[in-house]
This record gives sequence, C-alpha cells and structure tokens, in this order.
Amino acid sequence: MRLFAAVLPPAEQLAELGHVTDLLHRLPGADRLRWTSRPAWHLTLAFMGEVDEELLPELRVRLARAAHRTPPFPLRLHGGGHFGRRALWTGVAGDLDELRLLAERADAAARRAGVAMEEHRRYQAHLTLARARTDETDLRPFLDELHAFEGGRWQVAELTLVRSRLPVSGVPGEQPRYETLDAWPLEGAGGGRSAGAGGGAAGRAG
Ligand code: 2AM
Repeated sequence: MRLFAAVLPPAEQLAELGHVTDLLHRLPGADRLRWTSRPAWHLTLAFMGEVDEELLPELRVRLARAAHRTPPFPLRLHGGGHFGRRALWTGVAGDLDELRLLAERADAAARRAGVAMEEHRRYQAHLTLARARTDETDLRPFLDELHAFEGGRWQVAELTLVRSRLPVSGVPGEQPRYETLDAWPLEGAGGGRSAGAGGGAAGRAG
C-alpha cells in the first residue's frame, strides 16, 4: 500500500485556507490548474511510496516512537510558493526546526522499519494547492494572491500515517483518496533536539 507520514492541519486552519483558495479559484487561468480538495490537504513529513503490509507493525512502532520523542510545536500556514512551473503550494511558518526534526524522525522510522525510502531530499514543508497541466500556465497571479496569506497558529499535536489510493478510473484530473490509518500524539517534553534522529541521521539510517 502507498503510504506517507503527515501533519494534518485542524479544521479551522483548513477553513482559512479554503477562503484563500476560493479567491484563487476566481482568478483568470484557474481552470487550467487541477486543484487539490480540502479533505486531501496535508503537510507531508515523509513519503514512503509502496510499503509491504508485512512492514506495517514495525512501522507503527517506530512512528509512535518518533511522535513520543517530539514535543508539540506551533505552526501556521503561510504564504505560497511553487515547484517548477507546475506545482502551487502554501508554506508554513512557526517552529520549522521542530517540524524538520519530526520529518527526519518519520523518515528514519520508515527506513528502520525496512521501507525503501528514496534519496533524502532537502525537506521543504508545503501543502499542495494545485498542479498545472502544462508548463505554460502563469502561476504568478496565484502566487501574488497567496503572498500575504497568514493562517492562524495551531499547536501540532499528532503525527499521522496516511494511505493514498491512486485513482483507477482513468478520469483526467481525478485526485488520489487519502485515508488516515493511524495517528500518534506528540509527547516529547521539549528541548528534545538531542534525542534521536537530528541533523542528517535520517540519511544514514537503514
Ligand atoms: P506533493 O503534494 O508535493 O505532490 C502524497 O503523494 C504526498 O506525498 C504528497 O504531499 C506529495 O507531495 C508527497 N510526496 C513526496 N514525494 C513524493 C513522490 N515521490 N511521489 C508522490 N508523492 C510524493
């Protein structure tokens, strides 16, 4: 099954983002983008791809441990950005060090559970809002609108394991469906940056 670890923003923050995307949807050219839908909005910590079901018990144990080590931390949705000429996203602000550590711990947890993770890329926290169908779409008006976006702060309190089911219908533009498999509370006491998979340990593990 196709899995990833994520932080799911609370309903209030998703509603705020919904107001912004309502504005974005009205901009010229919006129909040339494929928009992600609110139930699918998430911040990926670690993308695992296809994971053998046999690995799940060990993966759960290790993700629980990653959550146990990490203290709750503040985050807010913030601004916007793009990957290449096609992917439009909103970013985050707040305790980005703790977010990055949680991402590294989730990555290390998966590797140690036996998941063949891709090469470790620089972690860029983002929530994908839309993807352009071609390189010709001008993303600037959307980025301009997102520029001033500041979502309300929340306390990240959970690490979530999500299953992604890719569309099988062949209908163009159909989105994957996401299902929460499990979630673990962040329980670290704080000041935990020396505990566990800090700075690059994820790259060495496995
Ligand atoms: P994206 O939003 O930038 O596409 C589920 O696919 C989640 O995992 C998405 O948030 C996706 O990021 C992220 N992800 C990271 N690496 C991926 C990969 N190689 N293939 C698919 N999704 C990936």
